[in-house]
Amino acid sequence: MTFASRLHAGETLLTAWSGIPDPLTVEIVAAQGVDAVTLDMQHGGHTDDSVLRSIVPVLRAGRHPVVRVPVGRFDMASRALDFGAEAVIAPMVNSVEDAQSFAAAMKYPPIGERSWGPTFALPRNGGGDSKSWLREANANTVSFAMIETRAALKALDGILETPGIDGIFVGPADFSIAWTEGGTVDSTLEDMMETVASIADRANAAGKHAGIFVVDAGMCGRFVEMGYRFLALGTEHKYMALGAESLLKTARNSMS
Ligand code: 3PY
Ligand code: MG
Repeated sequence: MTFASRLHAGETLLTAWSGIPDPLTVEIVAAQGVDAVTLDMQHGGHTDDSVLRSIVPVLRAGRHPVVRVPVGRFDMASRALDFGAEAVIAPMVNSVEDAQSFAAAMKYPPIGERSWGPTFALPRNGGGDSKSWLREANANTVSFAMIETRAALKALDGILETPGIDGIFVGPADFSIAWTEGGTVDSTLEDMMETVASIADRANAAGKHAGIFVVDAGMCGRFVEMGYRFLALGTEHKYMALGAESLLKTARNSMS
């Protein structure tokens, strides 16, 4: 099943979040029990080249490859799809115009203006015929517009109505900064949770997917209740720290 079809079926999908631009690290991350791996080019270290190479271990592990592009890099959204990403997350989509530019890069005509050339995506998905790829690509690729500012919240209805935008993805760190006018950064800020819930409501009412970056894994259930179905957990720093902590604790306990 594709990432898109699983989301459409109402599944809740967990993605790992990778910032280390190395296919060997991505191979290890993808081997864990996640549904997808997101390669982060915005704040993570991933580059064109590491995305091109890291999608291979993600596919080999049977996970869905997702890429977050840097701010405004809609050209990279098309490239990520050409490399084999099934979904792209675009940060700081703050207006309908941003959403339209993102959608244009993500979708082939008649919805958008994506240029033809799935040079890696097609062979990585078993080759096959270009005509059916073209026919199915718009439905099989998922575009997430990040909602993480007050401007984005204001433009939310227009963003959700933009053809070619399949969902929204909340960035709670940036959203908390906006919410408190620069006063703090706190992805779990209780004060904004009602609004965070209303964003998922509005997305779902518009027939669009809702995703969110989760800093406190214990809050996943709460976000699912709000209507979020794509939850991101990361990054490698956290995976390594938690793993090392648990390993050392076990070792020390065995000696005491
Ligand atoms: C945010 O929380 O602002 C994000 O962009 C998550 O990576
Ligand atoms: Mg952000």
